[in-house]
Amino acid sequence: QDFGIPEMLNQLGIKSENMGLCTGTQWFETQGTILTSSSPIDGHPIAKIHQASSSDYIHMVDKALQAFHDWRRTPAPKRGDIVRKIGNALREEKENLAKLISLEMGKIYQESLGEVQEMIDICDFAVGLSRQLYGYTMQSERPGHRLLDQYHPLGVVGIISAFNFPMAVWAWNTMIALVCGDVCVWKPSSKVPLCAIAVHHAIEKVLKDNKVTEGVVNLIVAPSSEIGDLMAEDKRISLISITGSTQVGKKVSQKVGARLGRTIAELGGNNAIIVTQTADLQLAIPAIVFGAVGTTGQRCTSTRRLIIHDSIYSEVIDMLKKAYQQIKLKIGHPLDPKTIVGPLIDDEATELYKDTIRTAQEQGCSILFGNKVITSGIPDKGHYVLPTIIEAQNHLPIVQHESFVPVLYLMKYQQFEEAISMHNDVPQGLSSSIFSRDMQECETFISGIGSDCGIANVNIGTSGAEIGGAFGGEKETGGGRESGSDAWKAYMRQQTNTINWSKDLPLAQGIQFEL
Ligand code: UN1
Repeated sequence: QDFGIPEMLNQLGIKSENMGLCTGTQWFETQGTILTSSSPIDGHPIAKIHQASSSDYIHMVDKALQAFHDWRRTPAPKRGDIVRKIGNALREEKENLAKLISLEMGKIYQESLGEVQEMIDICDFAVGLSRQLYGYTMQSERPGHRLLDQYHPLGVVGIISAFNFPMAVWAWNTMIALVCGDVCVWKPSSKVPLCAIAVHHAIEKVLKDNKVTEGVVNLIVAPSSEIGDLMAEDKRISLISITGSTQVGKKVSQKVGARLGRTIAELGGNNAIIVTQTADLQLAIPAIVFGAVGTTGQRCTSTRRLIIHDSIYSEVIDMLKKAYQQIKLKIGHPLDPKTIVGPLIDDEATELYKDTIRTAQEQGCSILFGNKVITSGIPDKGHYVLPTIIEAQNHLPIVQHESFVPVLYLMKYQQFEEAISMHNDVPQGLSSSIFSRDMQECETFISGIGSDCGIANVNIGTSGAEIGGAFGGEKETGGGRESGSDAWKAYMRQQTNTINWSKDLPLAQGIQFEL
């Protein structure tokens, strides 16, 4: 069964060889090496991409800077209108784009549809935002004076994204940046370049038909080691938004920081759910399972730790084991509607899965379920593993570290305070949840003395955030925010204005300065 893959590739304009440099309205022959994108489903090559070189990069950022001069002059609601049309173009290609995500990244079709929906949603959000982008008006201490702040376009926004959300992360950054008057340069993960190429094909007509200047929306497919560093060090890029591991994010943030550039870093998570004695387990179990095994444990919001009240610990284990038994039968091709867990991204990820479990065992943990690389009943050369449950302790080095594989650590607590401190006692701070029907516990969890994460949920899981909220975390997660709420402010420069409409020149703080 080919699941309509050849037609999908054709409709999305993916050829056997593709150009890896696009300025929104133009594609370029490049001077870099050839990259082959293979499917994690069966290891088969999908297509080749001509990567960009560093001189291609320099040329592209020049174009982006020129385009910024036009784009920032376009009124924000007009920019929003382009984003609305981009959203409509993505709507039209929703199924094809989702199929490509499943093919190139390996997540199941339902989750891929969800990812495309996130792109559409952020377009809608950005359209509304384009008539807002509010500043405040403050009261001046001086008579006949007006004090206000406003937000102006920032410049070139560089987006460096990871393999696990090969389209949506681009959209969260780009659509907000576009209505803010910025231009974008996107370097996608080299594991999923075709997803990036396909969205550019999908929006090309909108940009051309609406005469959007070349260079407003740019794509560069190139090796991370070369172009990632160039982007980080490039003074022409005002903001770098990076999604990836804490290790890579630290390196990039240091380079951007050294030139006092701005960064939004959305790095590792080590997300926990506290399951209290009053938790409704009918809600908690599916939320835990989706959080831990969804996207084969490769979301930055994936549930990695469960902190369970002693009194329900064995009941939760039994329920989880039952659920994981069901999953065992539903691991396979991500485009098969029966599948709920697809492959890991590559061989390296399978090695990481094995290493993680081995290390956990060495550190004294016991395996409650899983620990198996699947080789039969799945497509040849795919990277399929059995989601794994491990009984662990929070302080162990393996638990303190984010492993991007479907391994869930279980631990128990007696006192609620102990649960909160275990919860916070990791270097990362992205997402978190509590399952409880005790209002005091729930409110404590989301209060200033509760979860220290950027996302703290009550009676829903750690993953699957809506685009309307700001998305990001604290501590080693990096500290930036993308997507909804007021995350747009990071994509603009704030300017404070004092306007004197009186006939005097009073100084602030009552200073007398007589000539
Ligand atoms: C990511 O894994 O990098 O909240 C992003 C979620 C998704 C986004 C995940 N909306 O799980």
